[in-house]
Amino acid sequence: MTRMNQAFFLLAIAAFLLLASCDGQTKGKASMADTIALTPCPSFSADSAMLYINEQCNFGPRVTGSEAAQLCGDYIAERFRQFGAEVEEQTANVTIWDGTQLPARNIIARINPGNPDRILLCAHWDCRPWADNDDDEANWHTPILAANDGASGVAVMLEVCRLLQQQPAKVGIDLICFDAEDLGTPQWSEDRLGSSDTWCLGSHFWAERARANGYKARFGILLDMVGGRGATFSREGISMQVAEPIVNKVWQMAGQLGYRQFFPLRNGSHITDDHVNVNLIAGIPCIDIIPYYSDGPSSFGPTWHTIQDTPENIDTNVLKAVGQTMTQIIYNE
Ligand code: AHN
Ligand code: ZN
Repeated sequence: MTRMNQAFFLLAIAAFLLLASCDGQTKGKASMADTIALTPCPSFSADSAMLYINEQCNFGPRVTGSEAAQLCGDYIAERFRQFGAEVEEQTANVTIWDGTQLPARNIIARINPGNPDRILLCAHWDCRPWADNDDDEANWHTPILAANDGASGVAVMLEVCRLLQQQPAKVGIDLICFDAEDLGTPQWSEDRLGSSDTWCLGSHFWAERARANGYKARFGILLDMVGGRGATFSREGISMQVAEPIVNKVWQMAGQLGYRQFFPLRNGSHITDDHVNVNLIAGIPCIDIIPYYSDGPSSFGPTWHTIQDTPENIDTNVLKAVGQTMTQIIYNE
């Protein structure tokens, strides 16, 4: 190509791109390319969220039914009340893979409870009793501190609650802390493949009561392990099947807020998690924000179900990306 032809060629491409983008705007079709108008909203403090992670972890591992769980559950409920929410607790005995029965406790915080137009945020607050994915076999029966796999989601919800007290949103919000999520059959158990699935027991009894009571919310968002260093969040498979418009809205919002690096436009695998019960039993379309690590020993990250799941391995930048995205989603409703 001559210099002249080259210049003309580049000009033609530029003109085409310009026309293509104008076309998208003038038609105003709802597509991923459109920008969402942002309602002014408060700044999510990742430092407060980090404080709430530390406060939970200071109780030690909050294994379902333990004394640490009793104390930490009281702490979580008290913080929600302090931030102006109405708190309800639900208890049930759950049976785990080896037949052990444990008393489980879901903690539900309602903001603007009189508003019939509601959205739901949820996370589990219990800690896995066994670090069964640890490199060192000596730790396989040690409970984890669960800074990420437990405390992080609750911390984001607490900070969102604090912000909503300072500056009310239009929509009503339910913040649900599920107990007994992380009691699935340990990897070291011999009946690992034979026994039934005992993950997500707290969300199971919450969802059955929600269905029985006719509980309604427009949609739900599950926050699972939302603070790990190096985390990126792929579009989880079940979320895509049952609530794709919500996935698109959240990923679009994250991109607009400058957090695309944490929320890449990439599909992840299908994960058994609390959102399945919210979807299939309570009938509320619910997505799961859960990390996907493409390299390393676990797709959930290097600290997953290890004794390394501690506050030192939390990255406040990840908390900020998730928390600010959630905040903007809420104020935009
Ligand atoms: C499974 O490993 C099948 N699901 C992950 C659910 C989970 C455990 N989330 C946190 N801990
Ligand atoms: Zn876990």
